[in-house]
Amino acid sequence: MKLSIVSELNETRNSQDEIIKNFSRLCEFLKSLNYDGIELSLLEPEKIDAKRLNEIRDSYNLEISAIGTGSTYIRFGYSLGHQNEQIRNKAIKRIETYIDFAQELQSKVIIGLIRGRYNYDSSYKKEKYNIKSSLRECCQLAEKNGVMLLFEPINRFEIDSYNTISESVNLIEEIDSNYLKLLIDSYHTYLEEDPGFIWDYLKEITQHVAHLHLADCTRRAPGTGHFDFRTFLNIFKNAGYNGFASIETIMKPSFEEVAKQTSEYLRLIL
Ligand code: LER
Ligand code: MN
Repeated sequence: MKLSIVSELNETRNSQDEIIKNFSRLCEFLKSLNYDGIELSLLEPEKIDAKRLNEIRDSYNLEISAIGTGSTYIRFGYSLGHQNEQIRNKAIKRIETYIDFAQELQSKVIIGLIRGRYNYDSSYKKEKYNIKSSLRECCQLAEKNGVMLLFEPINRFEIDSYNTISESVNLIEEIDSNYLKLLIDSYHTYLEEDPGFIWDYLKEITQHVAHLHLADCTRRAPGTGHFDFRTFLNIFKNAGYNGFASIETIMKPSFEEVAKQTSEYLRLIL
């Protein structure tokens, strides 16, 4: 299993030179801790010089494990489940931009918070229908470009549908695309799943999983709370999972501390 951590590049505010300088510094730091990759959470990937990023990434022998898209919903308000067709189309267009970027960087694109939330104009049923039809369009774009999409079940306090793993598995089985896989986040698993059944269920669905997010039950660094990472990660390890486990936590006391603590902790338990 490979290890990465989520970081932003602040591409909206920073100049190209600043983006590149920050990325180089990030690569150097993570390489010194034996990381295998970086997951980038981006708002405007088209503002980033992908060729220069590739050169730096290669010089450190790192991978871009995945690209996060949630800020498209948070900052622009575009979402795949939106009741307004024009706004849905804007979200799909943004996914196309992420796919282009991910193709250049040989990465994957996350479908998480970009699904959005419904308001008084919509309903749970309509939202699910819109997400499904938008996702079919995103899958066509993914297939055309050979880029994997990662569908992430997210807890009910952040999003209104596809909160559980089984609901999400049903969706990806229904859509049935070779370019649509599951992202399992330990934090959402902790909040949404029944601890009496989840470990057995995870063993049944490992073939659908292509990415993991790691955070403890308080969303702090793994090992600081009581989520059972040993059992969780061994399910994937025993199934021959060779993808990424990516740290996505509240970065406190600091990004550097979380990166250091977590790599030490995971080496102890894996
Ligand atoms: C949001 O809670 C989350 O886990 C992100 O990975 C979703 O884009
Ligand atoms: Mn996540």
